[in-house]
Amino acid sequence: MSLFTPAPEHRFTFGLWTVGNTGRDPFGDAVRPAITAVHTVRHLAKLGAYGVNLHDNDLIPRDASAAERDGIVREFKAALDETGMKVPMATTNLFGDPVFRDGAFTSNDARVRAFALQKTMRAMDLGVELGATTYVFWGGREGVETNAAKDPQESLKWFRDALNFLCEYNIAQGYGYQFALEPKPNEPRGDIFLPTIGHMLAFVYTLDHPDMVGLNPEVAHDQMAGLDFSHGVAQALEAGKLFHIDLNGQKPGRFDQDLRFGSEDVKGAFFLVKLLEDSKWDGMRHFDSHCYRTEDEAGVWEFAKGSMRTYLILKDKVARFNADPEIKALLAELASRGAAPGQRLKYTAESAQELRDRTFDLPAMREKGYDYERLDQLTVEVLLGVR
Ligand code: GLT
Ligand code: MN
Ligand code: MN
Repeated sequence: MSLFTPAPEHRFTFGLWTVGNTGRDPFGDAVRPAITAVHTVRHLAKLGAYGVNLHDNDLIPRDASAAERDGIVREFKAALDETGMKVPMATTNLFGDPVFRDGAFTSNDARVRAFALQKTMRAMDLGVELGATTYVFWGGREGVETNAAKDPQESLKWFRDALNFLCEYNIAQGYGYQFALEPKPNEPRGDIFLPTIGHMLAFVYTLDHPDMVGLNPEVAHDQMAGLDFSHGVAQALEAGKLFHIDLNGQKPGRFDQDLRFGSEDVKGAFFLVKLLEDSKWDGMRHFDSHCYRTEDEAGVWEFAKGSMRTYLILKDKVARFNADPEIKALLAELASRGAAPGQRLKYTAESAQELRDRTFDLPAMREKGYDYERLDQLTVEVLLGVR
């Protein structure tokens, strides 16, 4: 088996809504028939995925009766059992129904806010039935087009109330979910509340149960905001708050393209994989993306295969980067400048006194460059396959 053949141990997951994307966009109709959940599970299993994730309405139509719901769940679970596929993450569609046109947890209509809680509790019940342990909150419609509409402070309080309520529900039901909040700067709303990883992270610590809540950052969402995604992910990781991740591709300054992982900004994708692999992060490598609208179903499976394959190729590049003697020597030299590797400055009365008295060789410190041109060229050469 090739180094780049996906297998369940790689923990690749896809949303039902990703491979199920029919190509509908604001300017055109669907171009592909919807792929059923059962067919998705079977086909992704063949391709080596670990599991699928879903919104309540990816599986259960909005107006299904209780009996229809149970039938659909039974059939879906049978496909999971037959293939060994898992459902590690579940979420709620709080954006498709016109009732959510002004948001869900932050709608100006208190009835909508209450309905959003009801819908989420029911979707949490469904997720648990399918074995999900992570619950994602993407507040796609939690925002405004005009600031005349909402008091942003009040909106944050509504958002917080909703999450506090649902954390209590999680505890009361003994569900054991970890909640993962997904920031996005805009689209479908003109501006969405809690637009970046940093905003979201700060918000988490204002909740009643901050330990239960972390993040689900998405490549495209940070790139839309012009940010370096791996820096945001590193901050979440370092805080112990990377609960889930949405991998995809995006050109900066565009609408939310949700392109195949690694199809744009290969270097950014490389440093993201490096971060996840070097830190031995054991979460799901989830793809929140879809294939080009030009494609038919064959293209959908090419897209799915390509997403996993690119991740594994980049993982191999990370190993090459880490083992490259020239790169290692450059990094070792940087790490040894003026301190033992990993040594940190920590305040004590003695260390402060020593620092006050220390003489620095400033001319030498000013003179020496950092060799980043060479380091980056070597990185590019690793990526281009000549090292
Ligand atoms: C939607 C959105 C994504 C979110 C999904 C979870 S749904 O496709 O574009 O970024 O992660 O609600
Ligand atoms: Mn996403
Ligand atoms: Mn997206």
